[in-house]
Amino acid sequence: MILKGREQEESATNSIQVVNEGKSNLMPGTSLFKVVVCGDANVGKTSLIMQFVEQKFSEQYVQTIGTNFAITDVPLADDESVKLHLWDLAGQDKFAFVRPQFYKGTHGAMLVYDLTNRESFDTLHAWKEEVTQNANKTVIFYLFGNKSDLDGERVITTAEGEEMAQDLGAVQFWETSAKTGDNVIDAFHAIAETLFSAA
Ligand SMILES: Nc1nc2c(ncn2[C@@H]2O[C@H](COP(=O)(O)OP(=O)(O)OP(=O)(O)O)[C@@H](O)[C@H]2O)c(=O)[nH]1
Ligand SMILES: [Mg+2]
Repeated sequence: MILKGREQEESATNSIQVVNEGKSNLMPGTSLFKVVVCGDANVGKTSLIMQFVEQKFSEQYVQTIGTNFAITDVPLADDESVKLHLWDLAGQDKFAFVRPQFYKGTHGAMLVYDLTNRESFDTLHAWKEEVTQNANKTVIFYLFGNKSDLDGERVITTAEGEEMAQDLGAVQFWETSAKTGDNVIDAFHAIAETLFSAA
């Protein structure tokens, strides 16, 4: 797993160009898919990635500046594996101007809301639009309702989440907790499977 800051982005981006994209790989197990992780500030995008790639969680909020990214191998059901290149985008409005450059070539997009925060749910269509406007290919969307451990503070029901997934055309929807890890591994594995199947 590689976790890199924005300043290393260019060299890291160059270094992955040796890996073939999608299913057109010559060597089994080296398919690479780019996945952007989008949604309002504070919904838990960085935390979901940290939970998945490092099984770690921090209560402290450290805003993402620009973007960070991680490359991780994900095993598939049939003994193959794929590399997911996860682009963790800054959700704060002040970073809106830097985000468009990071969507190019993305295969998948995780749209994340905080199920204790209605505003983060209401902005999902705008996030989808930002991805669609800036990606130069068809993108597969996934919807995440995060912070499911805070059930007492929930303001978005599961049914609303399911309806939103349909509205957005998301192929899958999960309620996750980056804190407890609930549904996190399953969700990322399902993303890897669907991207591999669609390629
Ligand atoms: N209880 C709970 N807290 C969470 C969960 N996921 C994230 N948090 C907390 O929510 C805050 C924000 O998490 P981040 O992962 O930094 O949010 P982000 O979406 O990356 O925010 P930006 O980088 O600013 O866009 C932190 O204090 C986390 O500890 C979760 O599943 N449950
Ligand atoms: Mg972040």
